[in-house]
Amino acid sequence: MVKAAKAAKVTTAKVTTVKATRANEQTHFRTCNLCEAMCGIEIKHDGNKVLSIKGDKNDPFSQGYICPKATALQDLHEDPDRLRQPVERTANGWKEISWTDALDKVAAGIQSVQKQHGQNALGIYLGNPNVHNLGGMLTIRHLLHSIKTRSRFSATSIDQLPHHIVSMHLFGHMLRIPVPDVNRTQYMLIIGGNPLASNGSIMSAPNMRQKLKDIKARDGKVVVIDPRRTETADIASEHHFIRPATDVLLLLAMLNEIHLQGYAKEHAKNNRAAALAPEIDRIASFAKDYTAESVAGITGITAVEIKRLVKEFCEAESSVCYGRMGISVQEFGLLSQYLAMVINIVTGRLDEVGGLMFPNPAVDVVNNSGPGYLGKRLSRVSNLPDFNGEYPVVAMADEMLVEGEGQLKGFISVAGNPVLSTPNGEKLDKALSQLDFMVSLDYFVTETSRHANIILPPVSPLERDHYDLTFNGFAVHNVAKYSKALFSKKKNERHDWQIYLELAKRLNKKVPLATKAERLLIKVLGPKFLLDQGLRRGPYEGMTLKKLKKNLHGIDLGPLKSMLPQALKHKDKKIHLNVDFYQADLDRVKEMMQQYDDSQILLIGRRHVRSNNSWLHNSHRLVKGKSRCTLMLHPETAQQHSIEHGQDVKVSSRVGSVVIAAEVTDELMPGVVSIPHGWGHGRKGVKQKIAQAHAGVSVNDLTDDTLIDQLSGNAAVNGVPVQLEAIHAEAGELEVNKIDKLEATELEVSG
Ligand SMILES: Nc1nc2c(c(=O)[nH]1)N[C@H]1C(S)=C(S)[C@@H](COP(=O)(O)OP(=O)(O)OC[C@H]3O[C@@H](n4cnc5c(=O)[nH]c(N)nc54)[C@H](O)[C@@H]3O)O[C@H]1N2
Ligand SMILES: Nc1nc2c(c(=O)[nH]1)N[C@H]1C(S)=C(S)[C@@H](COP(=O)(O)OP(=O)(O)OC[C@H]3O[C@@H](n4cnc5c(=O)[nH]c(N)nc54)[C@H](O)[C@@H]3O)O[C@H]1N2
Ligand code: SF4
Ligand SMILES: [Mo]
Repeated sequence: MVKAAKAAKVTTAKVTTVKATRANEQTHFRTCNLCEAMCGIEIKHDGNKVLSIKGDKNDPFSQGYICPKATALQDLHEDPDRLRQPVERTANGWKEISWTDALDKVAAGIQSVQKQHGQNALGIYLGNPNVHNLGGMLTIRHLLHSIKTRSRFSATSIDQLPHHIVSMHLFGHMLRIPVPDVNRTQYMLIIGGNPLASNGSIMSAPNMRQKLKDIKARDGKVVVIDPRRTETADIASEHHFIRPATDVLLLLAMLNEIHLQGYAKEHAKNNRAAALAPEIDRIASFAKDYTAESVAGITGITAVEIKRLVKEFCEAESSVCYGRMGISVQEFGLLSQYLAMVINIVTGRLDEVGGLMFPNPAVDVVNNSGPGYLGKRLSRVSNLPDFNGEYPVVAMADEMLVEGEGQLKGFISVAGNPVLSTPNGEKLDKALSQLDFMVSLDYFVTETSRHANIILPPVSPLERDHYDLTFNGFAVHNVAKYSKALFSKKKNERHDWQIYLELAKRLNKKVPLATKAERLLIKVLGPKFLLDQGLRRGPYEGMTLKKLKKNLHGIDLGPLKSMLPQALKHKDKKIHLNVDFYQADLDRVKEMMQQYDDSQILLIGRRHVRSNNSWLHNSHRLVKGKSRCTLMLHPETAQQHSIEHGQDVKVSSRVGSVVIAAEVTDELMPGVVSIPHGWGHGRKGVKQKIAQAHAGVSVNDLTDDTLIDQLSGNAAVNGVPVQLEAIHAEAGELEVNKIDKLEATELEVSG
């Protein structure tokens, strides 16, 4: 009760400040950079104080929509736990040190590791917020070039890696990724995506609730395939439960049915995409062994339903098959994404209005980067293929723990929290604690950065300018918007890009003249001059940074347009279906079918609209209320394991166990349980008070670093076999989670 009263006081205090200072109110427009949706926001402020954050009604892309997370930009900016100065870990705890000292020490630490153990003994992990950071995106190569290590990892391999590989193979570039034309489609099939919670992914589309409602309002249909009846499923026309990680079977059966029912032929008549794919005829037999009847038992979707889905998909005036995390981050991630793409192609939905279309962003990232490659090298310990110079993240802990030449002894984490975000986090946690030297670029002392010798904190998002280099490339409507920094950074603060350049300068003194010149320009002008160059070289005539600066709400560049064949990056301007590569993976599918054990309890993840991976849990506004880190399970599954609603359950997998409160709900398919990721802030040494008070447990202490998609090396965090055991009160195993539950109840009482 005491805690609840305190929380209420803080809120009142804030309101008072706001009222007292309204007189000098100013308005700032920008794009929220927290997720992929790129919502325009309007920030009222008085000098250095944020007064309010609202949706910008004049933003042509988001038209006033925002989600509850936008306000976290203020919370993050003001967070007393956010580091403003580098800190060094000492025997007596963290000590603030000067930037010069910190950068010198970091450079020395890196050099010492590389000198003693070789260039590749230094690992680097780039977390998700890197792609939401303009300066970082434009300059990270300077840091990468200066450390010259092959031991690179990123969040890609626990996320969208399959999308990149499919696009690289088919269209000739890993970033040439088509997105659902959700504004115009008449039929949207969503497999393993929950845009109502996530606000869309590889589909930048603010206000998906409205967009999906609009599809239904124009007599279209939204169909969701998901082991959980999600927020998205709730507003869809139709939802089907599917056993986790069996989507590959559903997609194979659908592809087969498309051919059996004659739709492929029918669509072939004026199928521009298929006409560009020399191997298209081989697709007819690709899935011939997979009938709707043969997959119904395992997937949990009846043959009749599968056939109807196919018929409706093919007969709709326009349609699109969209698969996201649920089918990417599981054992058949790459083959599933391939099949989703192939289905769009054979049904004539690629590059067509209302289908899957290629965005045309103002900065053409595709033409400014390499196409990507798979498997040039294999990871030292687990023999997993690299993609575009990055090894799968599941290989990271072993590279630190297993001795031998090339063992990682030093590590840089940049805007990432892999202890909470990657499989078998507990193992990585141990591995990080054994390193000779580690540095983190992060706002906080997190579950990961607490292992660093030095933490280098960048400026807050409100202190930097912004343009979405990545997400404009996934936008469902072409737009461009530049946001200036709202607040100027303090003298004693550094941008991520400044940290990269400072380290690069210290690490390799001998650089080509052109690089030196570029670094000097960046230093003087800021990385935005590179953005200006990109805009000028881009596809829209007269597009410059100056022009964007004049259009505070952004520029509408129109709906998605047909981009084939010019979007293709293969020299022959064809779509390369790469059938042999994908067909080979069918052996694994056959094996899975033969050995399928439908009695296993399978774990999946989930997202919540008030959370963002591991790092917005220190915002009181976002975590207040009932605990969200719960084990969801169906009443039948609960009954089978004698679990009652609210009771603590020990969940165990091959790699570990957690104790977590049960949330019994028929939202989940029987035999499936769900735990959200990004929690588990109870680890010793974390310094985020609010997050610690709402600690929860980390689902990635259950997910398994050996459970992967063999074809891509992508992690498989969905469909993890687990065991359940009801815990009776006296056992009292995991105090942290208990405290979390208690706190949640208290806050609820306070309203
Ligand atoms: N089980 C399970 N695991 C998952 C997922 C899942 O669905 N289930 N999802 C996966 C996915 S899709 C992703 S993308 C990953 C995310 O995994 P990560 O990228 O490893 O983790 P984040 O939680 O995004 O942590 C980002 C960190 O960067 C810091 N930060 C934020 N902005 C900046 C910045 O501008 N600069 C710097 N230097 N630091 C910053 C934050 O304080 C935070 O500590 O998690 C993955 N893990
Ligand atoms: N609020 C919020 N928004 C976010 C994030 C966040 O953490 N919170 N993270 C951001 C990031 S980094 C990303 S990558 C995106 C992700 O965006 P989405 O992919 O839309 O996110 P999820 O909510 O993880 O949706 C995955 C869905 O797949 C389902 N699923 C799980 N296993 C399976 C399966 O085997 N088959 C099928 N068919 N479905 C399955 C889950 O139940 C879930 O509904 O969200 C982004 N936006
Ligand atoms: S959906 Fe929310 S977090 Fe994502 S960009 Fe919009 S306001 Fe920001
Ligand atoms: Mo992600």
